[in-house]
Amino acid sequence: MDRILVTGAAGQIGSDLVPELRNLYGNENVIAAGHVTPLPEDIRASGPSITLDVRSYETVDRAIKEHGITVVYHLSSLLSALAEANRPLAYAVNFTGNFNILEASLSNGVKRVNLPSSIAVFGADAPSLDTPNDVSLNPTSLYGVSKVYGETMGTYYRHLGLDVRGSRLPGIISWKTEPTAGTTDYAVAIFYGAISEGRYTCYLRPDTALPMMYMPDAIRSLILLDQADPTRLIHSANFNITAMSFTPAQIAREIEARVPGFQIDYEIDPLRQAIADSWPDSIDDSPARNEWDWQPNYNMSAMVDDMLANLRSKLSIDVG
Ligand code: VAH
Repeated sequence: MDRILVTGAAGQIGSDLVPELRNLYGNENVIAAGHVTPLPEDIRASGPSITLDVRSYETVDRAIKEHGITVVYHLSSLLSALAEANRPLAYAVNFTGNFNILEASLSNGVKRVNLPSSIAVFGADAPSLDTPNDVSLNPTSLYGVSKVYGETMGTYYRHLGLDVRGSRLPGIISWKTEPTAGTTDYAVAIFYGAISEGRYTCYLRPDTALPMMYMPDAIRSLILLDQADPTRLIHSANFNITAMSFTPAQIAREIEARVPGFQIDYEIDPLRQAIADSWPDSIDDSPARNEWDWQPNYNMSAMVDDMLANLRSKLSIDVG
């Protein structure tokens, strides 16, 4: 049975990925690793959990050796807005951390490293609609540069014999753990605002379209790519994937149809607006669909229904 290390296990994706992997591989075979944010209680209670600072090669190497790791999901990362606010920390985590994971995985014979990338790799020079998988990557955020670095290093380590895979995740919407300082976070915060206050002030312009995905699809995509037949993969650490694209105005209308009286207003954050403007409105994910059968299950309407239902019980507030 594989022994799986998940870094960033306290984060928005990690906190949903660990329980799913433990269901599939057995609790004891999935080691949840966090660093600054404490790991959620359900994760600490259900299986092995460690503190891991990916900025230190020695601690990464020791964790892989001590736990007999065969597969890694490397999720530790500063997201786009936080990376702009703290470039030294973003470099140490997003660049040095990536290197440490790849080098320690190679030197310890790890079978596969899943290294999620992001739509943040694209710059304003890429086509904004149905952005193809294979275009020039000129990101204008440090986070985006770190994801291009991750893709390029992943491809290099594949040449050294390490099986590295990754998808360019869009904005991810979930109800379990709130994201930390990303540009697409509005698409989560708007639901908390709708349920708690019946209103939300958005930091992006109403017409800012971005690719998005509901968390259950994101988790399934990560596991599907890890388990994909390697002989079918033409791409490796750089698959476009998406499920939907929408603007703040569009998601607000969907919510208002279910939460009568919900109101949105706008106070633009220039930093996150500039980042969002450099990203695609929508992307073409046909390589992922052709090479490993990617197919989303949730569209915007289904996601809104599920988000409101789960947040209502999480916040124990009944609305609508
Ligand atoms: C962010 N949620 O906003 C992340 C992600 C594509 C968006 O990279 O920074």
